[in-house]
Amino acid sequence: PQTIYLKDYQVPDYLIHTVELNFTLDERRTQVVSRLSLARNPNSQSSETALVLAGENLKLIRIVLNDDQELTEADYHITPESLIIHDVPQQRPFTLNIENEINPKANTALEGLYLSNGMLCTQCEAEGFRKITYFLDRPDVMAKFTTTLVGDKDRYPILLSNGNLIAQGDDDNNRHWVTWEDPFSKPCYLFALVAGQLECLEDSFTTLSGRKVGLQIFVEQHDIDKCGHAMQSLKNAMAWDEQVYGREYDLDLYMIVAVSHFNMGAMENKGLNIFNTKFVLARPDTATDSDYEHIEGVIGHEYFHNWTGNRITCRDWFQLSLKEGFTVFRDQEFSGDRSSKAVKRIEDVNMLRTRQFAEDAGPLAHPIRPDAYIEINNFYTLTVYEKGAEVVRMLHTLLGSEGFRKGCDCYFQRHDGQAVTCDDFVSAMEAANGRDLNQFRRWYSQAGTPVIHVIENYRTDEKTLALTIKQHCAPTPGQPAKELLHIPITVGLLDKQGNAIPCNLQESATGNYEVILQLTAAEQTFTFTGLAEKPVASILRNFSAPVKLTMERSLDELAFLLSYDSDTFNRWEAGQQLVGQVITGLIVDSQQGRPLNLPPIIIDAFKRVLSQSWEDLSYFSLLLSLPSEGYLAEQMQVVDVEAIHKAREFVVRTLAEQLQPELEALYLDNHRDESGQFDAGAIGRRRIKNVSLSFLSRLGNEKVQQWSTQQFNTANNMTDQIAALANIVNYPHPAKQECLTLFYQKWQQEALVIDKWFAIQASSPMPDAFATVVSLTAHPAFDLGTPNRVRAVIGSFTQANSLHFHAVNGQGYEFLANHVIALDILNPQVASRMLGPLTSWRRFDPTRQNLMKTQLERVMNSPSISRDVYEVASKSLM
Ligand code: BAL
Ligand code: ZN
Repeated sequence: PQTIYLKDYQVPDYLIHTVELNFTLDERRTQVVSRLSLARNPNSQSSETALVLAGENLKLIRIVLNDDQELTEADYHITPESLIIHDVPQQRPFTLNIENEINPKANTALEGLYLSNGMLCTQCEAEGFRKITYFLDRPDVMAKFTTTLVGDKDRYPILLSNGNLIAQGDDDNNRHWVTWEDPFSKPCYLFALVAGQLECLEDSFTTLSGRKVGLQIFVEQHDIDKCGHAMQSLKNAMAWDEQVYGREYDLDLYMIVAVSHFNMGAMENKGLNIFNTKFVLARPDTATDSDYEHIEGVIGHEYFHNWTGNRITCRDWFQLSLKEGFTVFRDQEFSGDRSSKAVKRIEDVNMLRTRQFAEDAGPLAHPIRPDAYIEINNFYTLTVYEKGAEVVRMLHTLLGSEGFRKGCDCYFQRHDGQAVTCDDFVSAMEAANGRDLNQFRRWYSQAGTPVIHVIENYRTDEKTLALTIKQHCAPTPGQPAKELLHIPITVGLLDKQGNAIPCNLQESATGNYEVILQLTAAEQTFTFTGLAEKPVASILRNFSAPVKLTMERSLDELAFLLSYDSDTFNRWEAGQQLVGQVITGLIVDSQQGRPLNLPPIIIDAFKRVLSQSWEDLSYFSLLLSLPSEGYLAEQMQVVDVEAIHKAREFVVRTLAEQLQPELEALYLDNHRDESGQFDAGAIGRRRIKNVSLSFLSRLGNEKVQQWSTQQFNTANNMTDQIAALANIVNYPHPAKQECLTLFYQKWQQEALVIDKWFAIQASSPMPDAFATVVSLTAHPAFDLGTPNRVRAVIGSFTQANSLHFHAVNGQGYEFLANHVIALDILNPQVASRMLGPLTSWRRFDPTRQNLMKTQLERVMNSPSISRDVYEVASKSLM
């Protein structure tokens, strides 16, 4: 397979101004007629005159040039990936009418036009449009689309595409047709069509300037009672973008369609978002509080793309983070404003540090703007999205809210209607703020997680605290030497009583209680003055940069910050480090066969947290949560999944034993059923209740087992029911099989709930987990063709069950390779994602390394390997 390089970017040789599409819809034989108006691009840098259109899996019927010249086989050449027309007009615009056929039913890759539960739908980002018709399938070719859909009235009563409905009518043979016109130029990756038997929830939103926008959410009939939250989320997102960014919606209609078979979370097609059902459907008894939050976040994310992605799009796919990093930052801030900023920030950082940091330290590490790819679908990564969002957040931190908003306004004003680069975004920030961000730009081109080391030096005689900060970034594939980055480090100081004290830097005494240090050199010293006693420094507040911070900290100092830091992120972080340090020690004890002991400072710290009264109960529940096994693995040179699990479980169980009365009281205090209540208070009470139940479940006593059973049987909301079931499945419980059977029988018609049923069993730490997961893949409801189900079973086992996936007999690795090989034939994009856990083989002991490599090699040698899987497997073996 061929590698594509950013350095080879050239403007398109031809431009497409308008596209008229006509689809005659059929499950097996959809006819596509495309009329393109084209012209040679005056800026083309090439002397090549042939027109090369992308196209895959298409049956070409006819091509007509300028309405009168039907091309013969001598005029063009077809390859598996393109249509090359040798001779087209160079000096004047011309038209091409292309007719082709496609088979949506055979499309198991779910890119282009495909079938989901009888409904026809599309996914075109990144390069799916070429599976619909021949086209210049690249984001810098922007055209105006008019789309006519013709279909059977009974099978396809609803016919949707981008923009506004401009005409409709009846045809012969019980068929009808509609024509949609999108007034905005767009790249073809934003094209969408949907046809099927769908129900619609309707509402409206009046924009700041008084325009009424129709809002429609389309779902399969049995799901119409699960759309209310998505609709409310959409209205909240529309209002938020007006308030925070001054951006209004631009069409008269905004449509969302939920489909059961979807490779991604959702897709921001202009005016017609297509969503994975997982991020639309919610009813209190079917969806958890986290599901509700994710739905709000993803609905917001796709809506925000209308400006950051659609109105201004990417010049090429290397610039993906231009729209994704920025839009993730926007959805994070939206969600934080809607619920708890503290909790949202911690959740986001937790994910970044466990999963993106691992990616950035592994064989597939790449900058947020990659410079080469084989298959672009492999670059919809945590790095491009989440680290990309952190980079935008650093700009926000460096420029302040107002400066950042000025930069955004400049970006929107300069580039509306264009396909641009990450560099254009930074340039707008510079221009609006009169700042030089040249060094900062390196964040876009450099992979790897920088390590920041801080050394403190307090001088009693001078009453100063000097922080000497060093930055270092280890080599990553293709980048042996790293450049110095511009890193904002937010710092606060606390006195011995835990009060905030002014942070007066030697060179600028502002009297502020927080300061942003600008680290630009390999080593810099920042000196704070006027400090009569040694303060406790709170460093990297709100996680002001995506870095690893190392610093000598005593357990006492961490416990102090856990009690007093006014920065909600660093307060939580102190607790994580405190427990993390102790677990790290216990891991070594466990490896060396020493008895495990929990230092009293941990129990005291938890006691103190438990004895305080907390307004934000979700935050309180995070303070009680231990670092995950994944995060702990990230801290180790050689990952030892068994020792991690043993040490962490020892700490949880000991805390449960030592704090049993407090945890029981907490459970009982928050035990009320508040089904259907989604205010922060009710959500927080459910979180606290379920965190306590999870601690107590480790005790294995009958009382707690009964609490779980009772909660499982009586809960009217999915949050409580699934939390109870998780405890029943994760720890010995006499009613386990009975509860699993009951749950399945009750929810078998609700695919998203059954995904939870699969996921819980696949991620269980119980000894029979592997046998269970094997039997789950033989369950009648398991289906390799449904990405959500694959993620629920294979994804949960391999990503959320390290203990059993990494079993030293290698059966977990073989299981994954078998499924990747089978899945790759159907859906390369999802297969390549699933392969991820094997790529980190270098992090394990030699035995596991060999076992993992053997399976990767097996995958590499499979005869039908896709470009997607080849890229991931080959790069991870390099
Ligand atoms: N653009 C692909 C899906 C998303 O990030 O919104
Ligand atoms: Zn996105």
